[in-house]
Amino acid sequence: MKCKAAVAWGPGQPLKIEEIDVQDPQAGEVLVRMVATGVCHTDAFTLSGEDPEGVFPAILGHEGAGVVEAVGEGVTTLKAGDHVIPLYTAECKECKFCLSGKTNLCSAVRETQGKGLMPDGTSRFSINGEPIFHYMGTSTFSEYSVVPEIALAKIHVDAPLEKVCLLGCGITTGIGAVLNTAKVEEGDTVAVFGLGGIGLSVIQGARMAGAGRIIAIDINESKFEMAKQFGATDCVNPKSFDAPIQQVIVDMTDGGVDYSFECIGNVQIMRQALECCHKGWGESIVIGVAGAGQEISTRPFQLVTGRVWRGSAFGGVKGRSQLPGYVEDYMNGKIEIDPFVTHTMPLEDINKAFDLMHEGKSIRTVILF
Ligand code: NAD
Ligand code: AHE
Ligand code: ZN
Repeated sequence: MKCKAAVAWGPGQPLKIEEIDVQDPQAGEVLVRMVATGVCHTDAFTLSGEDPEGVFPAILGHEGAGVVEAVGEGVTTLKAGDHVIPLYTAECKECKFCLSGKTNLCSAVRETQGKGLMPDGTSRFSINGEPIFHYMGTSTFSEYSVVPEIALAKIHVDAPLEKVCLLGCGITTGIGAVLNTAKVEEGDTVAVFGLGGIGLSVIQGARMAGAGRIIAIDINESKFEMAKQFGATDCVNPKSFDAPIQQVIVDMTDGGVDYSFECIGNVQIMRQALECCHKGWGESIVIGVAGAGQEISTRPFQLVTGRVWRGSAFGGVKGRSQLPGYVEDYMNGKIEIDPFVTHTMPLEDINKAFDLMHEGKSIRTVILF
């Protein structure tokens, strides 16, 4: 079939709307009609050329929601008409990772996914016979995408897809990092670096966990109002202080926070986030994604004296087992999504969504197909 998609032809170039060919879903694959997709900073990161796994030309996008149009041979858990969220972290329920009980990182399709290909090593997208790469196994910047069955969460049919698409990455990542990775408890003190879709979702998760003090940190003070709405008790602009921000936070919190979260993708700030943690027990969770060749560093003494550095991917959430519950938590009012949608626009305008993100004017733009 033919459809419209936003194609990333090369690093640093604007996306171009193209008519593409989409091949039928093969064995174990599903054709999804996309209804809505968010634009996450990771899409911009890959488009910038900084992603070691970035391949071009590709169809980016990984925060979508849609409807099953057709299924390939052997697909048993989904049928046409089902409502789904594509998962960049699949869940096969059979691999060593899925069976470990220790992680949400499934290995079943990850290798080919990282190369921009379907599990059989080929692409379902092309233009004039030339293949276009998939992205994160999801490629949601297309009217139709082909996704492995094990990389689709079947969700409640009444959930508004133009909202719950944000559970495909940003909101789930932030809330999950607090509840699953850090396991924040009532009364804990939390610092959140970066107040985009991820950082604000961390704040939402921290409030759900009953955190006592939630310190929100950003150099763009226009983010502070929403941070407070989600539960931040203090908002701090590092530029307003002469002292390093980790020292400022240590001084504000009688020795440091119980948990900090880096939601920017800046390795210097990852260090600050670790070093603002309390001696003996403070834990810092890296969520931000940093470019090729970048490394984190700190004095080992920071770890010797009890601080812990962890990372979190998709909030530690197992997509097929747990994401439908997140959708229901939105429907029953336990999770807020609506305020995150600061802009909506058609696919034709998708480059504006990237501009708004880079200008710090949006939290999430949702593309409506
Ligand atoms: P965003 O662009 O919406 O937000 C980033 C925020 O960081 C902005 O508010 C910006 O003003 C702030 N910021 C930038 N530089 C800063 C600095 N020096 N000090 C303080 N604040 C600063 O991005 P997002 O969509 O929220 O994504 C955040 C990060 O999380 C990105 O690196 C993204 O790739 C990553 N991410 C990771 C996962 C995961 O599973 N680990 C999932 C989604 C996104
Ligand atoms: N491809 C990059 C890493 C990108 C990355 O870390 N991705 C996050 C999700 S970001 C979503 O917005 C993630 O889940 N990683 C785990 C995984 O399996 O990809 C690189 O450095 O190569
Ligand atoms: Zn994302």
